[in-house]
Amino acid sequence: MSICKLIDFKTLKDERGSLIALEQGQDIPFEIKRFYYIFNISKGFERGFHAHSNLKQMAIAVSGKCMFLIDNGIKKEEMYLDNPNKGLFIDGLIWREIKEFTEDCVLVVLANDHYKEKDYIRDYKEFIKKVNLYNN
Ligand code: T46
Repeated sequence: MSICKLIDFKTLKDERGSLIALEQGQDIPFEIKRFYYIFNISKGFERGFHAHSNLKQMAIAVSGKCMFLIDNGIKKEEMYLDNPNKGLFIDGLIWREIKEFTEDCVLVVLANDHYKEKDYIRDYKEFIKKVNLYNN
């Protein structure tokens, strides 16, 4: 079983182009309190390198591509976001590193809570400690 679910969104296509509509409670399994986007990523830079104590997020590369290295403290997986119809649902104590951004990447993230720096675990050793506490 994967650490995080990769969700396929329905694309509504016609001769004018494509449209994807996401609805809370249907495509997004949480209440959306925040929406942010990451773009103009400088060449070769990586982001993330943290976990959250209590946050649900859905990440979508609406343009370009990037790779999420996700880690639950026991195993690691690489998940590629390379199509606007794919959403990576990150729930629970998951370390994430975001890499391999293409120049045109626009990463949209929906979250179930407001920004709270206190919720971030930015130290990997601290993350592992929390995972061990949680599993014992
Ligand atoms: C995540 C990945 C996918 C705010 O003020 N409000 C916000 O909502 C966010 C997300 C960030 N910030 C501030 C905090 C930092 O001073 O923006 C600055 C950059 O944030 P950070 O270094 O956390 O960015 P990333 O790209 O490493 O991580 C972000 C999210 O923070 C994180 O929750 O899962 O994107």
